[in-house]
Amino acid sequence: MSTSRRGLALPILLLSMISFVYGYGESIKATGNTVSFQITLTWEDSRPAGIARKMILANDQFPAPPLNLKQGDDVEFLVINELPFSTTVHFHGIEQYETPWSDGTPGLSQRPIAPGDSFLYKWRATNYGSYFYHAHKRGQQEDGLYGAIHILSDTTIEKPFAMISEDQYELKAIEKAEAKSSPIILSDVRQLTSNEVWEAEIAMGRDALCANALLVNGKGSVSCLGRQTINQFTSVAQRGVLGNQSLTDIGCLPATNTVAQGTFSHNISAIPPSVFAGCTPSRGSAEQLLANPDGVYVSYDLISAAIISTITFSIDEHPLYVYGIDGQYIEPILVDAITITNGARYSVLVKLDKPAGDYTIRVANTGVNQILNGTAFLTYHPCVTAQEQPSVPSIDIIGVPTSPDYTVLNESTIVPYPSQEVGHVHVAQTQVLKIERYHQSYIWSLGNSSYPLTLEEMSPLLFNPTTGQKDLTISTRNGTWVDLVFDVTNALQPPHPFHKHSNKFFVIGQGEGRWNYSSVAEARQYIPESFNFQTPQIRDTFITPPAATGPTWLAIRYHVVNPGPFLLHCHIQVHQSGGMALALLDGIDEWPEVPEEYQL
Ligand SMILES: *[C@@H]1O[C@H](CO)[C@@H](O)[C@H](O)[C@H]1NC(C)=O
Ligand SMILES: *[C@@H]1O[C@H](CO)[C@@H](O)[C@H](O)[C@H]1NC(C)=O
Ligand SMILES: *[C@@H]1O[C@H](CO)[C@@H](O)[C@H](O)[C@H]1NC(C)=O
Ligand SMILES: *[C@@H]1O[C@H](CO)[C@@H](O)[C@H](O)[C@H]1NC(C)=O
Ligand SMILES: *[C@@H]1O[C@H](CO)[C@@H](O)[C@H](O)[C@H]1NC(C)=O
Ligand SMILES: *[C@@H]1O[C@H](CO)[C@@H](O)[C@H](O)[C@H]1NC(C)=O
Ligand SMILES: *[C@@H]1O[C@H](CO)[C@@H](O)[C@H](O)[C@H]1NC(C)=O
Ligand SMILES: [Cu+2]
Repeated sequence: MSTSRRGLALPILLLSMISFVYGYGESIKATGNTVSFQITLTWEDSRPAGIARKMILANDQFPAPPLNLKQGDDVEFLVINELPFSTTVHFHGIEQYETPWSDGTPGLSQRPIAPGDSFLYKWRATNYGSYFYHAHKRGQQEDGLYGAIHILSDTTIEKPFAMISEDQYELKAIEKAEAKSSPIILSDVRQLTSNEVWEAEIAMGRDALCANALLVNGKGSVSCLGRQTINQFTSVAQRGVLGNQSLTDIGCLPATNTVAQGTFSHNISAIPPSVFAGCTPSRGSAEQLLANPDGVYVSYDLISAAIISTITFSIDEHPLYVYGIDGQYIEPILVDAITITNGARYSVLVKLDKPAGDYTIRVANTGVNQILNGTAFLTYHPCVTAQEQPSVPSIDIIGVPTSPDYTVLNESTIVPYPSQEVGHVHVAQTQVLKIERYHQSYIWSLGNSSYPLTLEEMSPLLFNPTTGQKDLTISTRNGTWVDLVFDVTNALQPPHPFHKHSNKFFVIGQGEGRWNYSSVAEARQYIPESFNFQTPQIRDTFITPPAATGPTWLAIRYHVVNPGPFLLHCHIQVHQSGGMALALLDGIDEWPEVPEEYQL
């Protein structure tokens, strides 16, 4: 089915290769509909996972309220800042076609919104699918400012559902489910606020690489697993890092571990409780998703707003049809669990074909940094007497399948729908970006330098591009193709989930070992098996391969179509705060005039 469809599309694709631009603004007509949305931000005493701490609430809610749109809608998103500190809001994955002033990046597209001020973001929903909005000032995302965005696809967009079923009744049920898709926001939370974490990093000279609880739609608990369980589930990879140490009582690699932290100067006595160790159990509520008993299928947008954890997700006894990633449709794949890195979104269909009852939703951190798990429930037919038996798990508390019959989504098998060939474009420039620690265990490089947090307070580059520092910016010309190669220079780095603001990119290659080529074209001659130009994934967030035993690299390719300054950064919060970021000054030859209302 898919092969013949692609076969038909191929000649057209080749003909239009030079001028074809992947789905940015123009191709979808405006609906003429303007959606106004308003959030008022306050800093409140809260109890996420039962932890008493301050959180950012949006209209008194955590997570922030969802924004539902139709492709082509215009959005007017008003942020009223009643916080005691300045902030911005970024729309993750939204390309901001011709509206770079609404991207929400301090130091690039706007000045931070001061306490008592407001800011009106205006943009068009040019793409369809699952996105989210979140704070983009310092580490504030981890203080709770994140909310889902769902954009219903235009009628001209071809859907991949015929690859799941050819039955008309089932197809109708699937499309109905998709139209009502609801968000499942997966995240993590700490006892400390983001500012306390940043101050602790400076005082202790350590990368704060653990959290205190996983949350599903903002709900969860802190469970202290106990020494025996922690030791039992300590993985081979963790043992390799630990040597003769053990994970702490919060399941974390200890602060004294020089394999995980490097041999930089540090001060162990400056480490606050709960950051690496010191487990305090607390109970919050558990998310309970009620499925409509009349629905044959339900659709969820799994959104990782986690700041540090890599979350594997599964629902007991319910396989997941993954049909969209980072908004983009894919050829559907049936799996039992999905590993979701920071900032990524996976849209899934779940068939409701089991007896009435509660089915446990399991989330587990699968990073080497920590053992951390959480629980929620999928409940259907709630009026009928619930089943007595506990549901059967397909993953354990570290996200490993409980039997070989269960599968975790394999990223290498993903094919976008429709896919696009990008092997023959003319690449105007290739940037190789070194990723390593930069003189401190919590400071990181991207390229030749490290992007300091203080740049957030500087005059935004959109208004004055010439002030951009050489090693912290990459300038591109509009209409050109650009290759970025992330060069993870040494072993024992976690996968870095890179997020590019504005339009999506193609994931064209990855591999182990040091990148040692002047271009992708050259590398292709030596290691063709490391590339996929035929069906590359189309993403806005993608990880570098884990550097367990040595260096690794990731190559992405994108078309510069939307002039403006856009950030490229790791979406692990402590890495971003630690400088793993760069400004792409895209289409600098064609920057638009900034409208009067956005002038400084
Ligand atoms: C184990 O730890 C001790 C100190 O706690 C240290 O002296 C020793 O070198 C370590 N052994 C290995 C194999 O790392
Ligand atoms: C280490 O941290 C402790 C506790 O914050 C502090 O009293 C001490 O001065 C610090 N030591 C150094 C060398 O900075
Ligand atoms: C983590 O898993 C353990 C073992 O299944 C369970 O007892 C505990 O409740 C889970 N923790 C959370 C926060 O759900
Ligand atoms: C993932 O899929 C690729 C391509 O089909 C395959 O080579 C690889 O072995 C798979 N990985 C796992 C862990 O199954
Ligand atoms: C890093 O330095 C090299 C050598 O000077 C230069 O070619 C490259 O453009 C720089 N990279 C960035 C991102 O500034
Ligand atoms: C930027 O380039 C794209 C692709 O070539 C083109 O469609 C767009 O009109 C250009 N934008 C400007 C402002 O020139
Ligand atoms: C770089 O790659 C070439 C070609 O594969 C190889 O001959 C050479 O040894 C490599 N150099 C280094 C420093 O790895
Ligand atoms: Cu990172």
